[in-house]
Amino acid sequence: MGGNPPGDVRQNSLDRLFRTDRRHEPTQQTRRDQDARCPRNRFLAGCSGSAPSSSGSGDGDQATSTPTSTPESTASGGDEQPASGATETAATSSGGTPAAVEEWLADASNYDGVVDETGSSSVTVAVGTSGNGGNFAFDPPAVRISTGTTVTWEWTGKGSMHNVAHDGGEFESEMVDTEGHTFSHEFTSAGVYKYFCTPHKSMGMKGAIVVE
Ligand SMILES: [Cu+2]
Repeated sequence: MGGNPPGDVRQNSLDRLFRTDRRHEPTQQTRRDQDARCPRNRFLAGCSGSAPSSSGSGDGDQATSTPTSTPESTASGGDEQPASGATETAATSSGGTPAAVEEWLADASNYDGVVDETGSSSVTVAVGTSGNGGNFAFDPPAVRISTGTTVTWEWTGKGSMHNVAHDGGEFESEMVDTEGHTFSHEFTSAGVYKYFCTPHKSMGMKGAIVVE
């Protein structure tokens, strides 16, 4: 360090050259210029609120921004597995217990078969009941319902923080320890939906909804 300042200076200017060469992005100045002509470039970030409504139609702008959010949800991964696999399992075993449920709940200490609630308009599952070495269980852990039924999970307030997270990411509740807190999800298509409590999954705090 400090040996040859001239070399450092030359290096710096080289870096600057490379930097401007590499990215052909607009500098802050040009970006500000684009802001000034917002009406033409309203889809650019920073051009949102104050755009005059003189020339373009607002609907067109919205349409261009909406598709960008779609790839994010697809990228979460794991969505494909449960969707296809789940539907198959439910179909093969009409009436019986799907093998996927038995497997999923093998380490849930309070699992004792699937509770049949088909035909019920509303179904409630308790979150944080006795099981799995504490208050780390869903009750009942496995329920069979009809398509279109809304399941409501209700927290007991015991066993610290819990949540309800679908194994494929289709639904996920908040993480709370509040007694009486509820989370609901409507099941609109048949299949086996495996879910768990994120902090206590490894202890066996898991559940399944079989939708017919
Ligand atoms: Cu939990």
